[in-house]
Amino acid sequence: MIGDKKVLFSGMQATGNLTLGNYLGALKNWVSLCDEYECFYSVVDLHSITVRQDPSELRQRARKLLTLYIAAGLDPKKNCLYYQSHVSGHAELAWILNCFTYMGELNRMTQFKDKSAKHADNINAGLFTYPVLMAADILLYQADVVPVGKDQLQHLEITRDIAQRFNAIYGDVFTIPEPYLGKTGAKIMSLQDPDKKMSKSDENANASVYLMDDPDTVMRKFKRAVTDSEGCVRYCEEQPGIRNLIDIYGACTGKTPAEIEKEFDGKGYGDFKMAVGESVVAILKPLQERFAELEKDKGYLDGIIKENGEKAEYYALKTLRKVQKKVGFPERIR
Ligand code: ATP
Ligand code: LTN
Repeated sequence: MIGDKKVLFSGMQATGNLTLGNYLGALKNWVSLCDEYECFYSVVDLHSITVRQDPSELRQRARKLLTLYIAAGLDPKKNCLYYQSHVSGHAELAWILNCFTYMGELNRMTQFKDKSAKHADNINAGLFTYPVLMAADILLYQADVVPVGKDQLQHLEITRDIAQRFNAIYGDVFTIPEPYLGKTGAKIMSLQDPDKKMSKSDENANASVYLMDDPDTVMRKFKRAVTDSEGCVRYCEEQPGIRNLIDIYGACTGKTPAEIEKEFDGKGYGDFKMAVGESVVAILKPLQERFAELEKDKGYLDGIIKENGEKAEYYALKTLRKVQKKVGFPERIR
């Protein structure tokens, strides 16, 4: 708890450009959570180097992601938005937790298996212990809740196991976090293969709408979106492409699937795709404008990075010092 609020922690990697899926499925829903929770949202750049990165590109992407957090509506006065690499406690706690994590547990992680297959030439120890760093992120802030996608639930489970193991030895040190299952947005699917989720690492640029796509590009991608030969706008399992477009249109306009079916009753896919494209352009426009303004204001952003980094560090150190004492490190004189 911080004050009378429970703590929420989440993070995103600055790899690839954020998609409409990241926005509708995560970012957009994060905005209102600060009323109920004390929120920490990190740009997890330590995690990013588990795969090879170009240094200047990583730096630029990380800054862009932090700027996007704000452009998407996360108020930096109410949410702690910061770089993971600016708070050394993440790496320090990760080391300690490494000593409380078993190789066998890490061997079972499906993301490790997937990523090592994908990066067979660079299966480094960091990739293997990635979940321990993630556990450190969460436990460092004594987070009660963690909004994550389904693919990250296994990492949250190991975080809980590590925390419980540590607590069993040293007493009540860590809060045991729960996945945040509150109001989550729809899962947005690829525009080219509606059985696959829209993902920032998709190689086919037409499959994903990026938050920085200009209106023409957005419209073109929706025009080319894969549908079916049914010819009617209906929200059903048999029409995954149309179903996905209905989800997107609904998330952008607040309309329900039933209202959307009615609106496009008797109309063709062409009209429907245009409407979906326009609704996406309409939500991306203010976001992009705000992003452009923020990017110009270097001083403002730097101020936020400094202030929020210090705030994160304050809470991180509270936990870290407690943990260091528990495991038996000598007391600090200074
Ligand atoms: P990558 O392709 O690099 O794995 P990603 O686009 O799948 O990335 P993540 O970085 O794994 O995204 O996830 C960031 C957040 O965005 C998570 O909370 C995740 O649940 C959410 N998210 C990602 N893709 C979608 C999607 N298609 N629909 C809804 N939410 C999504
Ligand atoms: N592994 C996550 C990003 C991430 C995270 C976290 C999410 C790193 N640390 C702590 C929640 C809490 C991902 O790839 N989506």
